[in-house]
Amino acid sequence: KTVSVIGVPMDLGQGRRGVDMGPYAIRYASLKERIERLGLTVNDQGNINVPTAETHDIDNQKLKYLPEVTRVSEDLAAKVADVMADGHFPIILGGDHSIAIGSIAGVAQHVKKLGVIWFDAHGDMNTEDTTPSGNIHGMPLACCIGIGNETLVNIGGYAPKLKPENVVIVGARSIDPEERELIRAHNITCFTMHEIDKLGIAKVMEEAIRIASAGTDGIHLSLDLDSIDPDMAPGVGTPVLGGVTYREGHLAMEMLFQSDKVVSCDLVEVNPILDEQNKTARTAVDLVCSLLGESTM
Ligand code: DIR
Ligand code: MN
Ligand code: MN
Ligand code: MN
Repeated sequence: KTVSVIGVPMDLGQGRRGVDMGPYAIRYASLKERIERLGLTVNDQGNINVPTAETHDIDNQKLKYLPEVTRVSEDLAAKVADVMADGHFPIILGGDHSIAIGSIAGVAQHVKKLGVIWFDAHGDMNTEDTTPSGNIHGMPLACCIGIGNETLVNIGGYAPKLKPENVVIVGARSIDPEERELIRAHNITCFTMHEIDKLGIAKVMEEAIRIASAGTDGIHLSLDLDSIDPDMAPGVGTPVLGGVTYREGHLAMEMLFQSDKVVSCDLVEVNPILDEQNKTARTAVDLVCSLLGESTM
């Protein structure tokens, strides 16, 4: 199997500087070497070009940097579709979570019936009508199921990318009130920290994999590092206490590997400026290695 790494130094989807350095931080944490040790081939495709925030104005306070995010999303979708056509497993390095609009647009071009596991402290189900911040990184899951801004919904030239019945959010603990209504209205399964505490991560992942697999041909994992507790992932723009532990994260990734359903993944929101000695990037690399089959014995 060949893994294609695609960096997206995107910081326009949220308000804190530094997350554009995420791809470099994750590479610096020995991503390539660690994956090669699993016997896989790693093809680093470099980075998608992202405009610098300081050289662009915000025209729409409800959809900040919409034209720039749109352009990057289209480029990323095309690149992801390319590597999928070559039969590679894409790992997309963020950058903020707005990049999932483009990555999923690329993946779903090849895997038409796609399930998604959205590992996140947040729901990312806002639209321009519900957003409290105007930050597009709070909207990518909504875009993928076909709600919200027309341009973002139609990245890659088609919509929707996902059916809500094949979408599962895991690790949520910070959902905006109107976002909650959208998650409910679209019947998206959401395993919050409450369910993880009550049922255990094994049961939650068993259900998540079942739901994301039902009638689909593959699963995309969108891994927001803020899903993980800030003790092992402090370098994120919006840390929330009470997250998924390092060990729960590993078991979740190992179960995803064992399911043999995962076709692609995003690693997003790593911000080395806010980090402690690149801890969050190292956690991201550890987790993605488990996702790709690393195990003790
Ligand atoms: C908040 C924060 N729900 C928003 N979102 C995210 O701005 O829409 N933080 N995704 O990481
Ligand atoms: Mn920048
Ligand atoms: Mn997110
Ligand atoms: Mn998040």
